[in-house]
Amino acid sequence: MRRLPPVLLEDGCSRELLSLIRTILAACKEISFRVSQGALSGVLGSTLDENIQGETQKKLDVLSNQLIKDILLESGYVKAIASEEEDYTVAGDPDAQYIVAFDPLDGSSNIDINSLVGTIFSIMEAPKDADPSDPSIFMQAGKKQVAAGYVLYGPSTMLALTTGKGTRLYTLDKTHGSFLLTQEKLIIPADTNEFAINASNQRHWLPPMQQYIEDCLAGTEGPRNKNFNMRWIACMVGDVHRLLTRGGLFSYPEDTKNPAKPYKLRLLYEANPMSMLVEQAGGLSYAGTERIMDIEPSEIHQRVAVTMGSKNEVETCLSYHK
Ligand code: AFP
Repeated sequence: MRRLPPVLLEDGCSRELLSLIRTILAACKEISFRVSQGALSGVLGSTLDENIQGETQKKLDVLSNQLIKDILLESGYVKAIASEEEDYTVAGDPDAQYIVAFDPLDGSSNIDINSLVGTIFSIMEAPKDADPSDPSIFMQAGKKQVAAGYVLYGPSTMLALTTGKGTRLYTLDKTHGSFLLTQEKLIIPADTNEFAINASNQRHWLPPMQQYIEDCLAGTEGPRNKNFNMRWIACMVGDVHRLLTRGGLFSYPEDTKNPAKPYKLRLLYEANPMSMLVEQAGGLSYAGTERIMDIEPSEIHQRVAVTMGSKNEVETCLSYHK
């Protein structure tokens, strides 16, 4: 095990990018502490507010958002930020090089049941001379991300990070307050017999997804000729962490439950950063039949269908859609 500071093990990154990542991690350490204190820190339960997406905000959503937002805006490293919990983008330093999109606390329905939650972040270059208050600076495809990561607040607090040269895992040493490198190169196994999907939506999925899951569930008696296992944490960070660690397929597909909202997961601060981490670990990530990181966003809270994970299994799932 190697110590992370004074420099993250991220070769070839600019000093400014490393400082920006460390700034985000400073807020995540504070969130980790608050999450682990649970009821003792008085942050369980909901606020009376909703975000722009009509979701009730948990107290810990609001607190986590404030911690990350404040530290980023004070740092001088960001030209603008976009957050799940902010209705609009927030302008930062006009001379800064980077913009950050983040989900301060993913899986917030897990907060009150003492289960997994996480923070997701995506870093891109700000277009030169762009106006920091112009939301269009975030309208860049995910393949332009220069770094992406998540922090998982579980039995241990872990960081998965990529700056485009592989995906690495770090574990927070709470005795020293620093993230230590615990896995230098993550490789997602190409084959898997595990999938993660909210099966309660099955009747609302489009026919190709219904067929794919039906064939998985048929096990050795069906066309796949193997038995599958299913997992669902209801926290994308937890589900993606599992597939980065031992392989698997994670999907939140298009559904017809609410025609006004065919997708659940957000492109800028959920699907894109997770796609970069997964692809950098040898996996694949698609929205229907389109590579997620090729999608040109049209608004900051845009949602997409997501299927990601072990290469061969994602390809099999895609073959049902073609
Ligand atoms: P919240 O952060 O609003 O709780 O949403 C979590 C999430 O976006 C993602 O982390 C999960 O995979 C997914 O929603 C769970 O959705 P269901 O509640 O429909 O299973």
